[in-house]
Amino acid sequence: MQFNFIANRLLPSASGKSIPVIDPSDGMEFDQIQRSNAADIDSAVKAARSCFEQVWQGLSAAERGRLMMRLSTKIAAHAEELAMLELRDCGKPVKQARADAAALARYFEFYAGACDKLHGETLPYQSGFSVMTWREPHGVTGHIIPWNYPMQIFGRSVGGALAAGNACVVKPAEDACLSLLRVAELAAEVGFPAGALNIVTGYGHEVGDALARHPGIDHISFTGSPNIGTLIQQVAAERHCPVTLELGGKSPQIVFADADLDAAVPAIINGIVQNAGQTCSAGSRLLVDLAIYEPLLERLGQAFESLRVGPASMDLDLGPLIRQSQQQRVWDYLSDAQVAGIPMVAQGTVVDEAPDTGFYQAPTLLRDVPVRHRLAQEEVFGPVLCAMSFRDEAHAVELANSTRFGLAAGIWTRDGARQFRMAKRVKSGQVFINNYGAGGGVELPFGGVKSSGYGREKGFEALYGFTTLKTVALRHD
Ligand code: TXE
Repeated sequence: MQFNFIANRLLPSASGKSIPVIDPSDGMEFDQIQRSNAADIDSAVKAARSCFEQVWQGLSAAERGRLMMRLSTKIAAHAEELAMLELRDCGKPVKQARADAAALARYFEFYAGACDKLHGETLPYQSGFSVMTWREPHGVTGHIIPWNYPMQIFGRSVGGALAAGNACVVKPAEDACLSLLRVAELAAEVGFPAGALNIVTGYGHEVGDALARHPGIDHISFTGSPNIGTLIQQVAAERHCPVTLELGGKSPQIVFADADLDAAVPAIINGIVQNAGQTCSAGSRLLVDLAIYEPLLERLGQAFESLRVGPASMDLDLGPLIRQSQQQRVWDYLSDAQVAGIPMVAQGTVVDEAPDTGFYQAPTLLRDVPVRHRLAQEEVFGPVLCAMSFRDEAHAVELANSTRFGLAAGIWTRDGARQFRMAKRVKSGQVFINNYGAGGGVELPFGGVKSSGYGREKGFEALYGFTTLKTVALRHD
């Protein structure tokens, strides 16, 4: 049984209820988390507030940085344990789980070093005045984390918020709490003061909603679905609480005839296969120059057929999806494709060792997907790649910008001028030229435009969102 982590103590929920923890690789329950409610959120917010006012804001930025560095080192020392927790909890293949644990350590390393680099400015003004800006933490920040990359999203969101001097209340997804509960314990072990980092588990409509509505929360960072993002924004607007939203995408991989296909093909596959397609920035639309449409699809089709799906511990190309409802969601999209007569080019294989009770989905390549079909417009959040062709550069831009999302885009061409033209015209928070994802570097600001959300996490930029700017004007003459 897992407990909430509030003020450096493991606590049962006020409701006395729990939620089963399911292993997506076999669909079996193997642990339980607390099913918390508004009372638990209230305790966590009070603990965070008291820590912020009595301890946390009194620490120098350098002291905060040293604590965060100690946590980074501790996470690195426990990386294998954290990776194995997430392997079981989220169905992540070994390599992915290890990469996520390493990324978490790296986030805390990066933000540890950033703590004492954040500063305001002095501004030229009328004589007789000295004017400066101070960057101050919001106070208590709320973090609603999804299940697809718990450690990475915690690192980029909570890491930035702590570095900026906030105390945090975290609500992980009900499907993926174990690694984060453990990280909170590690934080206490390295000396984080009680209340600086609190974790409350439970369902979104109960405990997530209570977090978003709590008047003691000064900023909300939410990563999840557009519908819940809208809700959070509405709730936050009632008390003018600032929010950062990251709401997924339908990101295009745009391949021109002059592209280096030896580089593009593995990146296109990884862009949709990584984490079984449950990635906000998955390259789920493939836009291909008509001149190379057929040969590229043939090449990708062969590659898709060799992809293997199985239990996370087998460390194959893909593990299971997070839960049965997510599997059903992907099935619904694929059966819609069938009804619409959208041709399937190829599919990978679910291995025989995969238990029937697990939530597996073979990676699937579809072609000629009509631009207005929901497969070309909506986030499937599974390993389904939708290919379509374009006639020329203008058509490629039109297709790239044809959804309500704008999170990431991959552009594959050797033509330097076209690289810049495309990067300017594609509406997206991130553009990757002749690569996809840039290896996920923690230094790179990340976020969306349009319905993919707003605000930036990752990189130094995140610190601006987790602080508020105070202008101080002193008249001395
Ligand atoms: O998301 P939810 P779900 C997309 C993806 C996926 C779909 C549904 O397309 O298929 O969303 O996934 C909490 N108040 N993404 O249903 O519900 C919830 O407990 C406050 C994209 O899992 O948005 C969890 O912690 N919080 C995405 C978090 O919100 C609430 C990552 C995300 O869950 C809440 C995940 C409420 N009323 C899904 N209801 C990305 N951008 O990477 C739920 N939550």
